[in-house]
Amino acid sequence: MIDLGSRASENVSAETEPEVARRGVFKRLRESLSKSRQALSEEISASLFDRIDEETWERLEEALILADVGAPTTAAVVERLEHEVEAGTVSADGVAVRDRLIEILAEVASTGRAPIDLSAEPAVLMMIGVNGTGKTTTIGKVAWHLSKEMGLSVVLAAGDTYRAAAAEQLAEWADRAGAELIRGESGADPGAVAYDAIAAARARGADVVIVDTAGRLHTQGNLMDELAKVRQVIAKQIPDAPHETLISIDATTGQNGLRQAKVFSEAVPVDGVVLTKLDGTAKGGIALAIAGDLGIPVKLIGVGETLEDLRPFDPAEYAAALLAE
Ligand SMILES: Nc1nc2c(ncn2[C@@H]2O[C@H](COP(=O)(O)OP(=O)(O)OP(=O)(O)O)[C@@H](O)[C@H]2O)c(=O)[nH]1
Ligand SMILES: [Mg+2]
Repeated sequence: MIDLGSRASENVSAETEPEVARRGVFKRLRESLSKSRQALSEEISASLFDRIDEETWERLEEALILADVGAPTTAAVVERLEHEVEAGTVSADGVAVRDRLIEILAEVASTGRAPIDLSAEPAVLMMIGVNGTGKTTTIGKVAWHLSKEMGLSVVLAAGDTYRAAAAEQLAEWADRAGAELIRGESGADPGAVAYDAIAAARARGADVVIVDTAGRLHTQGNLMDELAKVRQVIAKQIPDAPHETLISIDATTGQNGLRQAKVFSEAVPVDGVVLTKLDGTAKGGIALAIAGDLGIPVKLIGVGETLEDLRPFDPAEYAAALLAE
């Protein structure tokens, strides 16, 4: 179950879920992160901390960097742990040090407001990001969850008017989710499509509008400017919309993904990251770099290609799954 936002809180919260279900979710998260975990656990086993010296901290640093945690965040984490062990606030025992490491990583990964804000009526979500990072797939998964599991009515806006097959791809997801699709002519202005979709949603009293956009490289200045224009057109319908702008980052791209998040968030306000393809990468540490270096909350993670392969990002669970033995 995905705790997507304020309306989602009416559902059973993670705390009240039966223990068995929670363990099941954790197991699946562990499996999704298995490549990252393998890469890390070879280096960071509890035995790494059996004898603590200069080399211990160097090896920990190397392991985190290799998992794409990023240099600044790695340095901060290792420094903090080393300091605590030296000061004696954490006992110099392998398991205790490892547990404390998991806690510190979880803390680094928790930044900002994690649930997606669905309080506006309609709530407008906009998905942006580089080509092929998983925007349309994520929209399909989110729409399905909102519609089939939360009972909300959803309108999808086919704002990718560049790629010929883009609207058809979104139409298939709309079908599965039971969402309505608003599309324009090929080559139409993406802002106009978003505008029409919000108008349709308002006319029908729909709960959520999700706007797809064409993939673009963060280095293409004119296309980055276009995103700001689409937002301006959306705001003509609802002044404080879009309420959530989410960027999809492909976890397999590692540090380049970090760069993408940075440049996109300089072009338009970004409320959160959807980290996709975590199932196929050893670079799962990138979630920590995004949260730690950029301060942008990771809100959702993609762990596969099907409807159900979307999870809320839970920092504590994530850190534990990353280092679980
Ligand atoms: N393994 C895995 N594959 C994913 C995930 N999310 C998306 N994909 C795959 O990544 C590919 C690209 O996904 P799209 O959703 O089309 O990406 P996009 O960002 O909309 O692409 P453009 O519209 O071309 O910019 C597809 O083959 C998806 O099935 C994920 O979490 N895990
Ligand atoms: Mg797409």
